Amino acid sequence: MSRARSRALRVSLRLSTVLATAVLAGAALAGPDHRLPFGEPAKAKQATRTVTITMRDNEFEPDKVTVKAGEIVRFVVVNKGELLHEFSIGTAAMHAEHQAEMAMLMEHGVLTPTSFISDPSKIDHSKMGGMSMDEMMKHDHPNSVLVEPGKTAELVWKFSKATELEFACNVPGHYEAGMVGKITFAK
Ligand SMILES: [Cu+2]
Repeated sequence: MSRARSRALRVSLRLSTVLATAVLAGAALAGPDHRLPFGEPAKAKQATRTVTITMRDNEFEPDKVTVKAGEIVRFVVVNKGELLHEFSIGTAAMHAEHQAEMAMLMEHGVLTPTSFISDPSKIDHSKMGGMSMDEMMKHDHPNSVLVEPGKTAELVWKFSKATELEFACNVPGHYEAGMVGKITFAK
């Protein structure tokens, strides 16, 4: 392999690492700039309550959660299914937008039905045609966490104001199949 060729390969691998890191660390990287109109990520030690949510193929149990405006809740999300699932807090419109992104990530090999690719060298670059790095990098959502089968993840969220919210899985096909729950604000 020529030196120029090997340098090109290295650069491309480095880009994949950045890309995979952005996808995997979406929740972890959440900072002050990740504030959303209805809330923001918080630290586990700030939480006043823990809610455990079980994921199956394809449903949430429970599928209703009641919170208070200002409350910080630590969600422990357990995937007991055989498929990759997501726990995302947002409005119905946000979920619809996120579903389109997830479909694109799956189409491009960044997500598979059972996992997110943690080994960047396994991303199929031949399928990335037409998708810019910027588009890929947008998959950085502080309000979402992806959970592989058999794994448990956490999302700590501060609900700053009462809004019509849902928690949902935006892996292609799952929302339609019933992976959506209601978040109600107590008066
Ligand atoms: Cu799902």
